[in-house]
Amino acid sequence: MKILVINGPNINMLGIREPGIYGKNTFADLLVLIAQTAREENLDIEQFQSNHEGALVDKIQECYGKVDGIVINPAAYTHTSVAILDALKSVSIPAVEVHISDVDARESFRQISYAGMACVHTIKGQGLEGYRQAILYLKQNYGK
Ligand code: CA2
Repeated sequence: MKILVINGPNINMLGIREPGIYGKNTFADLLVLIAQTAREENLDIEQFQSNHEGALVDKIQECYGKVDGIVINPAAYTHTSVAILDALKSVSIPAVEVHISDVDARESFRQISYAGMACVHTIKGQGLEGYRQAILYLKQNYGK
């Protein structure tokens, strides 16, 4: 099974500021967690991070016919991007939305998720562990 993990803007800054919201772990720690999960679960997992909305849309489109599942944390674009919602819909690949923080307990503008409208499942407030849970969800429900 091939899975793409996509992270949006500023996720590469994890651990540098706001540890009270996002924890002390860094983006490098997240990449290690993803690689470890791939090894343990015998999955082919690629990761992609960009600060640019169009680059995220391009990457989702590239998945068409090549990837079996998507894990996506669109970060701030979660709450604004109809383009990412449409891209996820256009490829019709099962996608799980992840948020490190509990967005429901934060500002009201974080409680709308456009991307989530095209996702089969959402995991929020579990820290980096949420990415592992999202990968396992895809394996259990869509694995081959
Ligand atoms: O909780 C999440 O995973 C978020 O997707 C993270 C986004 C935020 O805009 C979403 O509402 C929820 C922020 C990404 C990381 O932003 C940083 C900000 C300060 C220091 C380090 C990272």
